[in-house]
Amino acid sequence: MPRFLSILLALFAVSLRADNTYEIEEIPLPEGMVPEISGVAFTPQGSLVVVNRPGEVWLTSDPAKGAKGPWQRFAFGLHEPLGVLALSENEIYVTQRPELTRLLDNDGDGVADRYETVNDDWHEFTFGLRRDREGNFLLSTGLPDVAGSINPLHPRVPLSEEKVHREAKPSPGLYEGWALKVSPQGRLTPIASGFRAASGLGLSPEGELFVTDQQGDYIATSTLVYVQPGRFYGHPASLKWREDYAGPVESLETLAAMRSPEAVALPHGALGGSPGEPIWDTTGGKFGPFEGQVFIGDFTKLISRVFLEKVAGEYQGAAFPFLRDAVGLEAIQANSGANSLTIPAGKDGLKHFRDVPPRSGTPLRPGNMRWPSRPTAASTWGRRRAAGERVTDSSASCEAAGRRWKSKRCGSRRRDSA
Ligand SMILES: [Ca+2]
Repeated sequence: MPRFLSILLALFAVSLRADNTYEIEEIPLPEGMVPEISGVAFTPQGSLVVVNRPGEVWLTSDPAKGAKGPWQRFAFGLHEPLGVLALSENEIYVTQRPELTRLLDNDGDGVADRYETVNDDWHEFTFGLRRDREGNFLLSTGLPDVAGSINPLHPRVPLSEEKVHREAKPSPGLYEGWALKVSPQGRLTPIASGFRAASGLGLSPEGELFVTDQQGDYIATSTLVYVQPGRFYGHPASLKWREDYAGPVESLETLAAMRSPEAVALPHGALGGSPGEPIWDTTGGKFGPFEGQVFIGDFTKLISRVFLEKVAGEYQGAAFPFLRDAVGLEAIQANSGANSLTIPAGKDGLKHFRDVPPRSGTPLRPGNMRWPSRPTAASTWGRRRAAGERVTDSSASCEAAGRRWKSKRCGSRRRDSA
């Protein structure tokens, strides 16, 4: 279930008031862009790159000008691109549903004239996109939401019939529910399994891979996972693509023994219900006293903040709400119906989220996947930045926040008046 900080920011742009601590800037999107933003990135030169679910890539060299800026549609015709990595204004990589694609603008007119397949060994929602220090691409795949059946139209890779079990979210195609690595030459290497829908993927400043996974079957609450090669993180459907696979796991006790714990659990409702990519604060204090901490956008109009520490090679930590718009567990539970995952979206109601053909009369757009973005909420996207006033850190380690930001009373959030 893809949920993205970019979408979240789009929601924030119209749903939160600016205060004296953090300012909200609304950045109107250009006319002609379908505003279903599914990923954002910046080039090293500072251009903003936006991908949307209908399959377009847009670029502007001056995002502060909003819709009046020099937007250019860089590419189109992609299949639900969810991850984007921009190496320059001429070379952009996207994870779309069937493949990792390199988009090149060779003649410099601002429009990609070459689409290259880097790897297409899977076919499912694909999240990311990051590169490690060796230049490998890092991405993750979700499990299809097919309620126990297989849609033969979806898999591009051959189905292994003996590996398809009746599961709420199966892994019928190769490496669905995995974190993956693709070399610059296009060779796919599986990293770790057990993900339900690892729709957020990020790298720590030290280059360590983290993903967020989504609450649902086998994943009791959403998680932030420190991904280590060969490990298994909870959802059994993906196990069938391990080399040592010997059939379905016999018991929950066996499954629990196989499972590596997450770094941080994000309590369902209290801290969202569908996290996106983890982003480390490396601003050196420009965004407040949170240097080194992790920010995670959530589909329930929440940005949470995670304090991590590494002990004996493993990460642990604590999560705090950073910015929210009053959507909690009660709202999520009250609006979850049978056979559908229902997501609070907007102040005035709900939209159903189902991977089935649209019913007549539904306000959702046709297609095999729909997100509950409302046009009014998605016509802009926003960014938040620290304004002039200081913020004190109320996380577990007040000491770590540094002297300048140190609160007299750890455990409560307040603004210094200085
Ligand atoms: Ca061109």
